[in-house]
Amino acid sequence: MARTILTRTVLAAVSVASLFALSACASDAGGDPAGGGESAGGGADDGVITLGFSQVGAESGWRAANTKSIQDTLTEENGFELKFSDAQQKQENQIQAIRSYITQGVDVIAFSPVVETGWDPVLQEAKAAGIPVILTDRAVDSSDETLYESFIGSDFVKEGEMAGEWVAEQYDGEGFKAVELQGTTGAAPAIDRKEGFESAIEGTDVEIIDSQTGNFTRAEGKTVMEGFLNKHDDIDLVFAHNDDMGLGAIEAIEAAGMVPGEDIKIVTIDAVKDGMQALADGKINYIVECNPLLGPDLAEIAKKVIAGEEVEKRIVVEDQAFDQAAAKEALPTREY
Ligand code: GYE
Repeated sequence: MARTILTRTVLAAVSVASLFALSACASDAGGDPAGGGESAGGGADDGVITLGFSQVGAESGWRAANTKSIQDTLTEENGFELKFSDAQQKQENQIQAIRSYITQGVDVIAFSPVVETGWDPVLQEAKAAGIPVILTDRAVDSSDETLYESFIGSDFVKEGEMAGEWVAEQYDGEGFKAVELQGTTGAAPAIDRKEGFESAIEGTDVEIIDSQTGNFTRAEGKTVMEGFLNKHDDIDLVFAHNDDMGLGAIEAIEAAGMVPGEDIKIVTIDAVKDGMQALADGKINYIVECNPLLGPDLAEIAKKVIAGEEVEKRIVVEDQAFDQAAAKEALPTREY
């Protein structure tokens, strides 16, 4: 069952408070400077939850905020020993990290799968070792739902739809030619955002004339946009699957002597600070949010799983969207 962001925020606050309470006993009992405290897989006998987290990489502002949220929440004071690894956007690195967490006998494994497919064997190994797995941010494409306890993250199809609906509302009837900067090939947010956007513009005269991956990075977003600009002289709009690629596109558009946000409209997803600033400055026209602050929910779910409590299989993080006025209003208090 899906919860809204409001419920989520309240729960997150409660959860952090109770974690602090827990930490009062846990840190005394732990006192384990060698960073050992590793019980048999799936245990946490010593009151400290050892959690192995395999992060996708450091490809974007969103990812940096997500990593910070996880590292700031899964702390010793909150009753966790966090083992963190960065897979540099490579599935084989993530599989290796997960295998290493299994060998170390961590209590819980959490990860954000870089691509959707190919996880069953390593997840089966975790299951056989009795170590529960929690997915954050991105989903896996597996027919066996028993391979993970819970998936915490946004609805990426809906994000794509929200972006497409705004484009349809603003520009239908003007024969707009759009180009698309896709996220990492095979990644859930790239597949789903594309699908959502396409379905929302269906039946309008907005046409996607080119589409390529920019791997969710600013540098590749810029290079791919340069290629689009060389190839087409009639681009009206860029739909970028994240802010960073949109920011790269801005650089390419400016270098080509055009005005981003005016000559070529830009719609992105994430709503991280740099993106929101560009929106406030009129260089981006619309941003759909993707909330990266998943640490509190992950901590709460991990604690419940270790306590043997039932957890929701899917926790949907609700996202909003911003136009220029909304971005100006939100920026001063924006957390990420
Ligand atoms: O939108 C992008 C990041 O998986 C939702 O990954 C995440 C995406 C996010 O690189 O900026």
